[in-house]
Amino acid sequence: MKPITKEVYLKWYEDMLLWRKFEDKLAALYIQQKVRGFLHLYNGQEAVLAGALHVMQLGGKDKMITAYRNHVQPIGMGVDPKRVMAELLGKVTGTSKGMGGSMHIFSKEHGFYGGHGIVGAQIPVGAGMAFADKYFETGGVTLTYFGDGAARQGSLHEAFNMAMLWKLPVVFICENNGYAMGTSVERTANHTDIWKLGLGYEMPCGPVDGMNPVKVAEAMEEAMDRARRGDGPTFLEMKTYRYRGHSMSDAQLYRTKDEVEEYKKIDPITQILDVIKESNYATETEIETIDQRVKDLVEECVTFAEESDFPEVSQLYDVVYEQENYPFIPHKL
Ligand SMILES: Cc1ncc(C[n+]2csc(CCOP(=O)(O)OP(=O)(O)O)c2C)c(N)n1
Ligand SMILES: [Mg+2]
Repeated sequence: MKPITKEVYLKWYEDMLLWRKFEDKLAALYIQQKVRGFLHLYNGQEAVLAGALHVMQLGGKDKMITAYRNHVQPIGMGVDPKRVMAELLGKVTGTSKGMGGSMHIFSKEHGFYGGHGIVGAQIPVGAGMAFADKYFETGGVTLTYFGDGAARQGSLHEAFNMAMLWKLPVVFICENNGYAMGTSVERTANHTDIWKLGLGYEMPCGPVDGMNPVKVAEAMEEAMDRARRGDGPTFLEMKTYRYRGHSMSDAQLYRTKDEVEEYKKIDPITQILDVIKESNYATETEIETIDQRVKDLVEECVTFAEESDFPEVSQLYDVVYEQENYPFIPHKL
Protein backbone atom coordinates (compact mmCIF):
# COMPACT_ATOMS: atom_id res chain seq x y z
CA MET A 1 0.00 0.00 0.00
CA LYS A 2 1.07 3.58 -0.62
CA PRO A 3 2.51 4.62 2.75
CA ILE A 4 0.21 6.67 4.98
CA THR A 5 2.43 9.73 5.24
CA LYS A 6 1.99 13.17 6.74
CA GLU A 7 0.73 14.33 3.32
CA VAL A 8 -1.93 11.59 3.33
CA TYR A 9 -3.14 12.61 6.79
CA LEU A 10 -3.35 16.24 5.70
CA LYS A 11 -5.19 15.29 2.52
CA TRP A 12 -7.62 13.10 4.47
CA TYR A 13 -8.28 15.95 6.87
CA GLU A 14 -8.90 18.49 4.11
CA ASP A 15 -10.98 16.12 1.95
CA MET A 16 -13.18 14.90 4.79
CA LEU A 17 -13.66 18.43 6.09
CA LEU A 18 -14.67 19.58 2.62
CA TRP A 19 -17.21 16.74 2.31
CA ARG A 20 -18.64 17.53 5.78
CA LYS A 21 -18.88 21.29 5.17
CA PHE A 22 -20.20 20.83 1.62
CA GLU A 23 -23.05 18.76 3.02
CA ASP A 24 -23.68 21.11 5.97
CA LYS A 25 -24.12 23.82 3.35
CA LEU A 26 -26.53 21.60 1.41
CA ALA A 27 -28.65 21.20 4.55
CA ALA A 28 -28.82 25.00 4.86
CA LEU A 29 -29.68 25.40 1.17
CA TYR A 30 -32.41 22.78 1.54
CA ILE A 31 -34.06 24.79 4.31
CA GLN A 32 -33.95 27.81 1.97
CA GLN A 33 -35.65 25.59 -0.67
CA LYS A 34 -32.77 26.04 -3.09
CA VAL A 35 -32.19 22.28 -3.02
CA ARG A 36 -35.49 20.48 -3.63
CA GLY A 37 -36.74 16.90 -3.45
CA PHE A 38 -34.86 14.37 -1.33
CA LEU A 39 -31.52 15.06 0.34
CA HIS A 40 -29.56 12.29 2.10
CA LEU A 41 -26.37 13.38 3.81
CA TYR A 42 -23.16 11.43 4.50
CA ASN A 43 -21.96 13.18 7.70
CA GLY A 44 -20.17 10.67 9.91
CA GLN A 45 -19.41 8.14 7.19
CA GLU A 46 -16.51 10.02 5.52
CA ALA A 47 -13.77 7.57 6.57
CA VAL A 48 -15.32 4.83 4.43
CA LEU A 49 -14.70 6.97 1.38
CA ALA A 50 -11.33 8.46 2.37
CA GLY A 51 -9.76 5.06 3.09
CA ALA A 52 -11.03 3.55 -0.18
CA LEU A 53 -9.77 6.47 -2.30
CA HIS A 54 -6.28 5.91 -0.89
CA VAL A 55 -6.04 2.56 -2.69
CA MET A 56 -8.19 3.19 -5.77
CA GLN A 57 -6.74 3.89 -9.22
CA LEU A 58 -8.62 7.02 -10.21
CA GLY A 59 -9.25 8.54 -13.63
CA GLY A 60 -11.83 5.96 -14.73
CA LYS A 61 -9.91 2.69 -14.21
CA ASP A 62 -11.44 1.70 -10.87
CA LYS A 63 -15.13 2.40 -10.57
CA MET A 64 -17.60 3.17 -7.84
CA ILE A 65 -21.34 2.75 -7.59
CA THR A 66 -23.50 3.56 -4.58
CA ALA A 67 -27.01 4.48 -3.42
CA TYR A 68 -28.59 7.91 -2.98
CA ARG A 69 -26.15 9.14 -0.28
CA ASN A 70 -23.88 10.12 -3.13
CA HIS A 71 -22.76 13.76 -3.17
CA VAL A 72 -19.23 13.54 -1.85
CA GLN A 73 -17.97 10.34 -3.51
CA PRO A 74 -17.71 11.98 -6.98
CA ILE A 75 -15.92 14.96 -5.43
CA GLY A 76 -13.39 12.55 -3.91
CA MET A 77 -12.97 10.90 -7.31
CA GLY A 78 -12.11 14.19 -8.99
CA VAL A 79 -15.42 15.67 -10.15
CA ASP A 80 -15.45 19.46 -9.75
CA PRO A 81 -17.45 20.18 -6.56
CA LYS A 82 -18.93 23.25 -8.28
CA ARG A 83 -20.64 20.93 -10.78
CA VAL A 84 -21.98 18.72 -7.97
CA MET A 85 -23.38 21.76 -6.18
CA ALA A 86 -24.93 22.99 -9.45
CA GLU A 87 -26.59 19.60 -9.96
CA LEU A 88 -28.12 19.81 -6.52
CA LEU A 89 -29.54 23.23 -7.30
CA GLY A 90 -30.95 21.91 -10.58
CA LYS A 91 -28.67 24.04 -12.76
CA VAL A 92 -27.57 23.28 -16.30
CA THR A 93 -23.88 23.39 -15.28
CA GLY A 94 -24.46 20.34 -13.05
CA THR A 95 -23.09 16.85 -13.62
CA SER A 96 -26.37 15.76 -15.28
CA LYS A 97 -27.29 19.20 -16.60
CA GLY A 98 -29.39 19.77 -13.49
CA MET A 99 -31.83 17.00 -14.36
CA GLY A 100 -30.55 14.25 -12.08
CA GLY A 101 -30.54 16.05 -8.74
CA SER A 102 -29.42 14.86 -5.34
CA MET A 103 -29.79 11.10 -5.81
CA HIS A 104 -28.26 10.90 -9.27
CA ILE A 105 -24.78 12.35 -9.42
CA PHE A 106 -22.89 10.58 -12.22
CA SER A 107 -19.55 10.92 -14.00
CA LYS A 108 -18.45 8.07 -16.21
CA GLU A 109 -15.26 9.96 -17.03
CA HIS A 110 -14.25 9.80 -13.36
CA GLY A 111 -15.49 6.24 -12.85
CA PHE A 112 -18.47 7.26 -10.73
CA TYR A 113 -21.63 5.40 -11.79
CA GLY A 114 -24.24 6.94 -9.45
CA GLY A 115 -26.39 7.59 -7.44
CA HIS A 116 -29.29 4.98 -7.27
CA GLY A 117 -32.64 5.44 -5.53
CA ILE A 118 -33.95 1.87 -5.58
CA VAL A 119 -32.56 0.25 -2.43
CA GLY A 120 -30.17 -2.57 -3.34
CA ALA A 121 -30.58 -2.18 -7.11
CA GLN A 122 -27.00 -1.03 -7.53
CA ILE A 123 -25.61 -4.29 -6.10
CA PRO A 124 -26.16 -6.41 -9.25
CA VAL A 125 -25.34 -3.38 -11.44
CA GLY A 126 -21.95 -3.17 -9.68
CA ALA A 127 -21.39 -6.87 -10.33
CA GLY A 128 -22.26 -6.25 -13.99
CA MET A 129 -19.73 -3.42 -14.20
CA ALA A 130 -17.11 -5.79 -12.80
CA PHE A 131 -18.15 -8.38 -15.38
CA ALA A 132 -17.46 -5.80 -18.11
CA ASP A 133 -14.01 -5.10 -16.64
CA LYS A 134 -13.19 -8.79 -16.63
CA TYR A 135 -14.60 -9.32 -20.12
CA PHE A 136 -12.75 -6.39 -21.65
CA GLU A 137 -9.63 -7.02 -19.53
CA THR A 138 -9.37 -3.44 -18.30
CA GLY A 139 -7.70 -4.37 -14.98
CA GLY A 140 -10.22 -2.16 -13.16
CA VAL A 141 -12.04 -2.99 -9.94
CA THR A 142 -15.59 -1.92 -9.06
CA LEU A 143 -16.42 -0.77 -5.55
CA THR A 144 -20.09 -1.52 -4.96
CA TYR A 145 -21.46 0.33 -1.93
CA PHE A 146 -24.81 -0.22 -0.24
CA GLY A 147 -26.44 0.25 3.16
CA ASP A 148 -27.39 -2.14 5.95
CA GLY A 149 -31.00 -1.94 4.79
CA ALA A 150 -30.02 -2.78 1.22
CA ALA A 151 -28.12 -5.82 2.50
CA ARG A 152 -31.54 -7.37 3.22
CA GLN A 153 -32.57 -7.29 -0.44
CA GLY A 154 -32.64 -10.48 -2.50
CA SER A 155 -30.58 -8.84 -5.23
CA LEU A 156 -27.53 -9.09 -2.92
CA HIS A 157 -27.71 -12.89 -2.97
CA GLU A 158 -28.03 -13.17 -6.72
CA ALA A 159 -25.14 -10.75 -7.23
CA PHE A 160 -22.94 -12.50 -4.63
CA ASN A 161 -23.55 -15.86 -6.28
CA MET A 162 -22.70 -14.72 -9.80
CA ALA A 163 -19.71 -12.68 -8.62
CA MET A 164 -18.21 -15.73 -6.90
CA LEU A 165 -19.06 -18.06 -9.77
CA TRP A 166 -17.28 -15.81 -12.28
CA LYS A 167 -14.63 -14.46 -9.89
CA LEU A 168 -15.55 -10.89 -10.74
CA PRO A 169 -13.21 -8.00 -9.80
CA VAL A 170 -15.62 -6.39 -7.37
CA VAL A 171 -15.53 -5.30 -3.73
CA PHE A 172 -18.94 -5.29 -2.07
CA ILE A 173 -19.02 -2.73 0.74
CA CYS A 174 -21.89 -2.52 3.19
CA GLU A 175 -21.93 0.81 5.01
CA ASN A 176 -23.61 -0.29 8.20
CA ASN A 177 -24.63 3.06 9.69
CA GLY A 178 -27.01 1.40 12.14
CA TYR A 179 -30.29 2.30 10.46
CA ALA A 180 -32.38 1.87 7.33
CA MET A 181 -34.56 4.97 7.54
CA GLY A 182 -35.94 4.49 11.09
CA THR A 183 -35.31 0.73 11.32
CA SER A 184 -32.28 -0.36 13.34
CA VAL A 185 -30.11 -3.26 12.18
CA GLU A 186 -31.21 -5.20 15.27
CA ARG A 187 -34.77 -5.18 13.96
CA THR A 188 -33.92 -6.62 10.54
CA ALA A 189 -32.18 -9.92 11.32
CA ASN A 190 -31.40 -12.38 14.10
CA HIS A 191 -27.74 -11.29 14.19
CA THR A 192 -26.08 -7.95 13.51
CA ASP A 193 -22.91 -9.15 11.74
CA ILE A 194 -23.89 -8.31 8.18
CA TRP A 195 -20.45 -9.41 6.89
CA LYS A 196 -21.45 -13.02 7.63
CA LEU A 197 -23.74 -12.90 4.57
CA GLY A 198 -20.58 -13.58 2.57
CA LEU A 199 -19.94 -16.91 4.31
CA GLY A 200 -22.68 -18.81 2.51
CA TYR A 201 -20.96 -18.00 -0.79
CA GLU A 202 -17.44 -18.70 0.54
CA MET A 203 -16.70 -15.08 -0.29
CA PRO A 204 -13.80 -13.57 1.70
CA CYS A 205 -15.53 -11.25 4.15
CA GLY A 206 -15.19 -9.41 7.43
CA PRO A 207 -16.00 -6.39 9.57
CA VAL A 208 -14.02 -3.13 9.36
CA ASP A 209 -13.83 -0.08 11.64
CA GLY A 210 -15.54 2.32 9.26
CA MET A 211 -14.78 5.38 11.39
CA ASN A 212 -11.03 5.16 10.75
CA PRO A 213 -9.59 5.77 7.24
CA VAL A 214 -6.44 3.77 8.08
CA LYS A 215 -8.45 0.63 8.89
CA VAL A 216 -10.59 1.14 5.80
CA ALA A 217 -7.54 1.58 3.55
CA GLU A 218 -5.90 -1.59 4.91
CA ALA A 219 -9.00 -3.72 4.36
CA MET A 220 -9.66 -2.19 0.93
CA GLU A 221 -6.12 -2.79 -0.23
CA GLU A 222 -6.34 -6.51 0.55
CA ALA A 223 -9.73 -6.73 -1.19
CA MET A 224 -8.64 -4.78 -4.27
CA ASP A 225 -5.44 -6.80 -4.63
CA ARG A 226 -7.52 -9.97 -4.55
CA ALA A 227 -9.84 -8.62 -7.24
CA ARG A 228 -6.98 -7.37 -9.44
CA ARG A 229 -5.10 -10.67 -9.42
CA GLY A 230 -8.26 -12.45 -10.60
CA ASP A 231 -9.22 -14.09 -7.31
CA GLY A 232 -12.69 -12.56 -7.21
CA PRO A 233 -14.85 -10.56 -4.85
CA THR A 234 -14.64 -9.58 -1.20
CA PHE A 235 -17.43 -8.45 1.11
CA LEU A 236 -16.58 -5.84 3.75
CA GLU A 237 -18.97 -4.54 6.38
CA MET A 238 -17.93 -1.03 7.37
CA LYS A 239 -19.18 -0.29 10.88
CA THR A 240 -20.04 3.38 10.65
CA TYR A 241 -22.71 5.89 11.70
CA ARG A 242 -24.75 8.69 10.20
CA TYR A 243 -25.12 11.80 12.35
CA ARG A 244 -27.99 13.35 10.46
CA GLY A 245 -31.43 11.94 9.84
CA HIS A 246 -32.13 9.55 6.98
CA SER A 247 -33.13 12.48 4.80
CA MET A 248 -34.09 16.05 5.60
CA SER A 249 -37.55 15.07 6.87
CA ASP A 250 -36.74 12.71 9.73
CA ALA A 251 -37.78 13.42 13.32
CA GLN A 252 -35.25 10.76 14.47
CA LEU A 253 -37.58 9.30 17.09
CA TYR A 254 -35.82 5.94 16.75
CA ARG A 255 -32.61 7.01 18.55
CA THR A 256 -31.42 9.21 21.39
CA LYS A 257 -29.27 12.35 21.14
CA ASP A 258 -26.84 10.62 23.53
CA GLU A 259 -26.31 7.82 21.01
CA VAL A 260 -25.33 10.35 18.31
CA GLU A 261 -22.98 12.12 20.75
CA GLU A 262 -21.33 8.80 21.64
CA TYR A 263 -20.37 8.24 17.98
CA LYS A 264 -19.11 11.81 17.62
CA LYS A 265 -16.40 10.85 20.13
CA ILE A 266 -14.90 8.62 17.41
CA ASP A 267 -15.58 11.07 14.60
CA PRO A 268 -13.34 10.29 11.59
CA ILE A 269 -12.27 13.90 11.04
CA THR A 270 -11.40 14.40 14.71
CA GLN A 271 -9.45 11.12 14.76
CA ILE A 272 -7.31 12.28 11.84
CA LEU A 273 -6.88 15.78 13.27
CA ASP A 274 -5.70 14.25 16.57
CA VAL A 275 -2.96 12.31 14.74
CA ILE A 276 -1.95 15.47 12.85
CA LYS A 277 -1.61 17.39 16.11
CA GLU A 278 0.07 14.60 18.11
CA SER A 279 2.60 13.97 15.31
CA ASN A 280 3.22 17.69 14.69
CA TYR A 281 2.24 17.26 11.02
CA ALA A 282 0.88 20.82 10.97
CA THR A 283 0.87 23.93 13.15
CA GLU A 284 -2.34 25.54 14.40
CA THR A 285 -1.90 28.23 11.73
CA GLU A 286 -1.54 25.63 8.98
CA ILE A 287 -4.69 23.86 10.18
CA GLU A 288 -6.55 27.19 10.16
CA THR A 289 -5.35 27.76 6.58
CA ILE A 290 -6.86 24.40 5.54
CA ASP A 291 -10.12 25.22 7.33
CA GLN A 292 -10.33 28.57 5.55
CA ARG A 293 -9.53 27.00 2.16
CA VAL A 294 -12.40 24.55 2.65
CA LYS A 295 -14.77 27.32 3.67
CA ASP A 296 -13.82 29.40 0.63
CA LEU A 297 -14.25 26.45 -1.74
CA VAL A 298 -17.75 25.68 -0.43
CA GLU A 299 -18.71 29.35 -0.91
CA GLU A 300 -17.24 29.29 -4.43
CA CYS A 301 -19.41 26.25 -5.21
CA VAL A 302 -22.56 27.99 -3.99
CA THR A 303 -21.81 31.16 -5.96
CA PHE A 304 -21.13 29.14 -9.11
CA ALA A 305 -24.36 27.15 -8.71
CA GLU A 306 -26.50 30.19 -7.89
CA GLU A 307 -25.15 32.16 -10.84
CA SER A 308 -25.75 29.27 -13.28
CA ASP A 309 -28.94 28.96 -15.32
CA PHE A 310 -31.69 26.38 -15.00
CA PRO A 311 -31.87 24.10 -18.07
CA GLU A 312 -34.21 25.12 -20.87
CA VAL A 313 -37.35 23.07 -21.46
CA SER A 314 -35.93 22.26 -24.92
CA GLN A 315 -33.05 20.43 -23.17
CA LEU A 316 -35.35 18.02 -21.37
CA TYR A 317 -34.56 14.98 -23.52
CA ASP A 318 -30.82 15.68 -23.88
CA VAL A 319 -29.81 13.31 -21.11
CA VAL A 320 -32.37 10.55 -21.49
CA TYR A 321 -30.12 8.34 -23.61
CA GLU A 322 -26.44 8.78 -24.26
CA GLN A 323 -26.72 8.49 -28.03
CA GLU A 324 -23.16 7.39 -28.80
CA ASN A 325 -23.42 4.36 -26.48
CA TYR A 326 -26.96 3.34 -27.17
CA PRO A 327 -27.73 0.65 -28.16
CA PHE A 328 -24.69 -0.89 -26.45
CA ILE A 329 -23.16 -3.67 -28.54
CA PRO A 330 -20.12 -5.31 -26.90
CA HIS A 331 -17.55 -5.56 -29.69
CA LYS A 332 -16.46 -9.07 -28.71
CA LEU A 333 -19.90 -10.68 -28.96
C1 LIG B 1 -36.73 -1.08 -3.25
C2 LIG B 1 -36.92 0.06 -2.30
N1 LIG B 1 -37.59 -0.15 -1.15
C3 LIG B 1 -37.76 0.86 -0.28
C4 LIG B 1 -37.29 2.12 -0.57
C5 LIG B 1 -37.46 3.25 0.45
N2 LIG B 1 -36.19 3.49 1.13
C6 LIG B 1 -35.38 4.50 0.72
S1 LIG B 1 -33.98 4.55 1.61
C7 LIG B 1 -34.41 3.24 2.56
C8 LIG B 1 -33.51 2.75 3.66
C9 LIG B 1 -32.23 2.13 3.17
O1 LIG B 1 -31.31 2.05 4.23
P1 LIG B 1 -29.81 1.62 4.07
O2 LIG B 1 -29.69 0.62 2.97
O3 LIG B 1 -29.31 1.20 5.40
O4 LIG B 1 -29.06 2.93 3.58
P2 LIG B 1 -28.79 4.30 4.34
O5 LIG B 1 -29.97 5.18 4.07
O6 LIG B 1 -28.63 4.01 5.79
O7 LIG B 1 -27.55 4.86 3.73
C10 LIG B 1 -35.67 2.77 2.18
C11 LIG B 1 -36.34 1.64 2.82
C12 LIG B 1 -36.59 2.31 -1.79
N3 LIG B 1 -36.07 3.48 -2.13
N4 LIG B 1 -36.41 1.26 -2.62
MG1 LIG C 1 -28.23 2.28 6.82
